[in-house]
Amino acid sequence: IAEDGYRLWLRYDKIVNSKLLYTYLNQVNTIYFPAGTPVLDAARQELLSGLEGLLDKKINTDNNASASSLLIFTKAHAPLNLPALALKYEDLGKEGFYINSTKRSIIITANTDTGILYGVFHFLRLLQTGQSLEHLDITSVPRIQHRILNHWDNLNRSVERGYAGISIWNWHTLPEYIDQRYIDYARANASIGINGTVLTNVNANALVLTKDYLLKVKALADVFRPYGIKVYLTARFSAPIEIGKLSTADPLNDTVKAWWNAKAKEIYQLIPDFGGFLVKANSEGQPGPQSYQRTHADGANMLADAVAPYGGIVMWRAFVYSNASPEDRFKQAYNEFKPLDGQFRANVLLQVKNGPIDFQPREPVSPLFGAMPKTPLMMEFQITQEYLGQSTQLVYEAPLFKEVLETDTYQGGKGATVARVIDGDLHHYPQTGIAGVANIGNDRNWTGHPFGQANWYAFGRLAWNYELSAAQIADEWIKQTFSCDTMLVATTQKIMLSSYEAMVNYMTPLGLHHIMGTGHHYGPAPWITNAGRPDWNPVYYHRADTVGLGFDRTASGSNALAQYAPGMQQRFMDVHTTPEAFLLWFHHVPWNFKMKSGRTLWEELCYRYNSGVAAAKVMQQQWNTLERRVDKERFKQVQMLLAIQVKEASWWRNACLLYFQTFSKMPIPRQYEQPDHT
Ligand code: GCW
Repeated sequence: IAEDGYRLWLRYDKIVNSKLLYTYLNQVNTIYFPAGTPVLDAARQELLSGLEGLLDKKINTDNNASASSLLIFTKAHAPLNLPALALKYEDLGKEGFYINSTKRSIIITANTDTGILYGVFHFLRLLQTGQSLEHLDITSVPRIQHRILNHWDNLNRSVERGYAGISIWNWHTLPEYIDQRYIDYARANASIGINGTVLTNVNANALVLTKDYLLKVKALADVFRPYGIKVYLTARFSAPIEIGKLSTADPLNDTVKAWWNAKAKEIYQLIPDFGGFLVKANSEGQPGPQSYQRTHADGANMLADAVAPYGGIVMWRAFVYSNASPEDRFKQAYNEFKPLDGQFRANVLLQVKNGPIDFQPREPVSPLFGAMPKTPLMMEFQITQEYLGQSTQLVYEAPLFKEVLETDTYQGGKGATVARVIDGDLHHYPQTGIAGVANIGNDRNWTGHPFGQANWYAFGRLAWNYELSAAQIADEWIKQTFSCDTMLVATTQKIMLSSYEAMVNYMTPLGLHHIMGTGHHYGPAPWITNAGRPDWNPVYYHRADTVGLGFDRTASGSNALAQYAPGMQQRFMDVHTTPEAFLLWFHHVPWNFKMKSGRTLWEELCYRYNSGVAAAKVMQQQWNTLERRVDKERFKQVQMLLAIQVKEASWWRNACLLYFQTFSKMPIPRQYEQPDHT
């Protein structure tokens, strides 16, 4: 059978290591797992089918706990005569779980059915990754409450910035036809702790809020519920006009408020656990409260009031900028939202992209993080690789996510990492969240590039526990997705861990940003000057001239730096001490500026572009050594894609260096064309 990648990381093939298999068979010979609720039934079914695959044997279940070696139960249904457990159920919260093994038995327990579901997936992961089941003592609790995928899927099934086919939501055949893919989607998400999904594009279509579509949404919500996943929708701000026949969408107008209240009521009647709304307002042409001289807070609060009686939330996006404003685009979101701190309802979260511009290969963190103590800020990462080579390039994003989460904002002093902002630790937010713009489509392997799956996986794992390392997540993912073969794991992990920096080097080294082809954002186009709006032009961002390169955002320039806390300003203020990875984000640097390496800026740029290309070639060579260790189909797919990647890395280097050379007027040093890259 062809391995088409459909099964993602939930492959459950028979364990090859026979010694390990034998040990597991002894440890898991009889299971006590009373179920009977939809979530527990889903968990039980997953466990049994997973074990049957991995162990190549149907495992018995028994209603007698003392006759079983694997015991799974919620707090309320703990079997009698159990030896005392070394856990405090209070510590597990609503979603956490506890796994413990003694000589006699293994237990998985939690307060809730959902906790059990997560515990079961974790247990299966232990077997899939070949870990010992002895002396287990695992307490696992998510750090962030709302862990959500954002689909930018349109109702006609096109996907904005989607590179893996069309939308997986088949609105035409819903609600009657339930594609197996919906169930497998839910399983995959539950296995990594994702507990919410926004089905529709933030560039929203109000039609999804009409009765016919809501029935389809309900059908999906019913499929996802047993997997602990809530459904959310994007709310088009002008919906009261478009589908409600009102003449205004003014958030302070009583008829408008009543319309949204009634709409919320209608939705909750169909979907009692509906999550709430995600809104892009007054951004890139989307309607919003400012069209009525109201603020973002007015708009968000109106929707928040509509869903509050049912426990719903509103995720209001902070991605706003306008070319009508003379301000550096970097500064605009902060300028608009910072003054509104404290004005939002308790069930509003402000969803902030990781960086101030737009999902660039490497961005400094948004200055909003840490700057709004009275407003829950949630993270928006982009899993789909809009500016990162889309679905032809292997770019493992966990290092990017980690870099952002670990960045110190210095708000209120040292140690105020972005992670501590969004998990609520720093400002005691009442609700916390993290969103990832999905890279999922209806391709056989879901994500187009087989390694796109790793980014979906990494997002979920980090949303649950951002302390996991990128290496650890890669290790797990490879073992579950390919195999536990030592060489394969080691080599693939090397490829993944080098891919992020390689891509940054051959696309936008040293803090260059937004120099991709305008519109599609694929491939280099630093020369473009007529993108339709000045703030979409690459030349706006790189500012190359005969003097040098980069965007001065210090006090002598746009002074965006002033939006950060003093500690952060310190980091980027001085051209001599700014980390070189961010140099051109904050400084216009002379071509012959001396870099840490001793090279000039121009030479360093040449060196970086070339080492990016060299690193892509190394990735390709490393993959080629795995031919006999990977199934034919996926080996070949990745091989073909890496050939594209190497070609495109050179394209990026050649295009950018030749273009920037027209300003630097300096030769490209021969020795950097083949840098030693081991
Ligand atoms: O990254 C840009 C994209 C748009 C997107 C927008 C946003 C959904 O180019 O396609 O629109 O950001 O995040 O709202």
